[in-house]
Amino acid sequence: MKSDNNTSRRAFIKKGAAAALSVSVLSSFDLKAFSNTTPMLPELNSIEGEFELPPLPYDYNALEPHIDTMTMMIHHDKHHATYVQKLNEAVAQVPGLKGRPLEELITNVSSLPETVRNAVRNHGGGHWNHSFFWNLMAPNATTKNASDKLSQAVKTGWKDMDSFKAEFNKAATGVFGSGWAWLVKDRQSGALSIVTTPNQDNPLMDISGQRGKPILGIDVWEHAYYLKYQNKRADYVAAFWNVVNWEQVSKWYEEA
Ligand code: MN3
Repeated sequence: MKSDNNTSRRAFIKKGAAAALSVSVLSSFDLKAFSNTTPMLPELNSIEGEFELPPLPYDYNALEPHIDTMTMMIHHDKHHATYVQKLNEAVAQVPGLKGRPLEELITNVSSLPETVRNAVRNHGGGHWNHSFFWNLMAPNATTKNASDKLSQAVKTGWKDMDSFKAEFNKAATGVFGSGWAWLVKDRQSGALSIVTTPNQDNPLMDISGQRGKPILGIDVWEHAYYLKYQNKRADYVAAFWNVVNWEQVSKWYEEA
């Protein structure tokens, strides 16, 4: 009799604790910061709760000779795939996270439960950043000029396109260790700025020192260039301009 009571009391406490945990997770996970903006990469949303590795929008050899085939294969099929897999492992650990759109998760990093915060920051950031990166590049022949609106914004910030590129190159080569350099749009004013982030952070994240909408970015982790350029990051950054998809970058600039 006594033992039955204890068992049911324990079961009740356990159930109550689980319910309290799930309520506190949900109520602390406030997504309002992102709710009024259009997702930049809506195709990344999970399918039945699982994020999937998107295919490259072109062949592995499409960016030759500027970015080599082997680098593209390893970068997409291994590095990017691993970010997706580890992101799925992280969101599966917390009730209420699974099925959330990727941009909601990374925009609200600081509200995420502590147990998965760093994993979502690193691997969710990695998934978003690489998907963005593949889409902002295109083979030589299809690369267009920046739109009039974007060109005007660049001129307002840096006098001309060459001055902007020089400053972006300086920022990208100056990132210490692994990280990214970005061209970021202020969503209110439309003004542009160059931002760098460590690791897989990006300017969408609420933990980022300088926030805004990234419209261009370059991965300066060694895995992005070492096979072809070895220690010569500046050569890789210079070659990157040959494969920038200005049509897509301009579209991101002009959208809200
Ligand atoms: Mn990378």
